[in-house]
Amino acid sequence: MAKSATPAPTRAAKTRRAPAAKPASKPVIVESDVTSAEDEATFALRSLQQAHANNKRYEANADELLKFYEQMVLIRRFEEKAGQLYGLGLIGGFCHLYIGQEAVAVGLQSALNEGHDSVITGYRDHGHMLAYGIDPKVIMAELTGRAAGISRGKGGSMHMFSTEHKFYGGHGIVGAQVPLGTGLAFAHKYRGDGGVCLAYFGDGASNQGQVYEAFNMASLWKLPIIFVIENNGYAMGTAVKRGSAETHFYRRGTAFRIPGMDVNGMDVLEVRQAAEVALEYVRAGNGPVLMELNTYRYRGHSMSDPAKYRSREEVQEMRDKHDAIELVKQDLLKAGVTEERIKEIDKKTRQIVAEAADFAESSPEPDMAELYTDVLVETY
Ligand SMILES: Cc1ncc(C[n+]2csc(CCOP(=O)(O)OP(=O)(O)O)c2C)c(N)n1
Repeated sequence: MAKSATPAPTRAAKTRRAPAAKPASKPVIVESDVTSAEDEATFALRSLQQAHANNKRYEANADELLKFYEQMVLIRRFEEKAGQLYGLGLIGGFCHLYIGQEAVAVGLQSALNEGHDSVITGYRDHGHMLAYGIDPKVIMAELTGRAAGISRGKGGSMHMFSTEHKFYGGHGIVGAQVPLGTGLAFAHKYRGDGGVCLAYFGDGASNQGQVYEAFNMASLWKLPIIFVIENNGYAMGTAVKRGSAETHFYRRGTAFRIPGMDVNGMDVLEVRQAAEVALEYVRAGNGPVLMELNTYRYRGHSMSDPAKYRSREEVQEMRDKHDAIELVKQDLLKAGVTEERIKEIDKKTRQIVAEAADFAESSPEPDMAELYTDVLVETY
């Protein structure tokens, strides 16, 4: 056997005493480092988390709970169908499914003013559109590249857009939506329309430089924006701990005086309650909030990822013990909603998704002439 290159420590070395610790020198405090008590009191960095910890779950009535359930089931069934159509070769290009994360988009966007507050996200975008009331048919038709798709069949899964719904994409460049969202928030403030922007991004994206440039400007100008980090545990195949020095993402705004909130993204009622706290703060003109939504994606990063970097048991445990839809179902039953009513919703949802898929398969592809429209050429 080859000898170890490192010699074994000698007896003398083993018994050698550690040098006596030097007396600690007095820390030199520069005047500007000192935070005054007044500053500390007015700085709301921790106050929102405190408000959230004091009252975690939204008190939804049965109708609201049903709506949450309906939307979350719609997203799940829609995504499952998209996965099937992809497998059949009917969807081309990239396709990132949102299965497992439904409570995030539904809980947050249910607190927004649909069509007034703006929403922007990355490429895992179908769920956010459904949560904003956009017709499943036009989303599915975009996935299959048909003219009736929301981006006329020319954007596909990652590039969907609807100014009418104030949904601003759908972005394939990781993190790019963060400065763009900051721009949307600037527009809300500039126009004085009272709107707020919700900018979603992932745990991986949150290590991008442009994110912090955006944080700085948003805080400096007190822009009405909520930065939402969807921490689903992985950036492609990289687990959070392997890629991030600070894994408490809600603390990432501290250097820019942006208050953070640490939220269970698998509980739609907790998400909704946290949204209430954040929105009240932002709408009052205090500037941005950073929310970390702890969630999990059940499928691979995209349809082409077999997800070999994690065990089946890990995924199964999340599905069995933390599934957001199951949790809402329990809440519904506790609220006195019957199993039959829940089954009716499930049936109706399957029908909506089947109709969307039929539409997406049978409607025509864009005309060849469309290749030259909506394309940036010449000068603008
Ligand atoms: C600027 C840039 N770098 C790299 C990529 C490749 N890429 C696509 S998704 C991804 C991981 C992002 O993970 P995360 O932000 O955690 O979001 P998630 O996919 O988990 O929703 C990477 C590196 C890209 N699209 N853009």
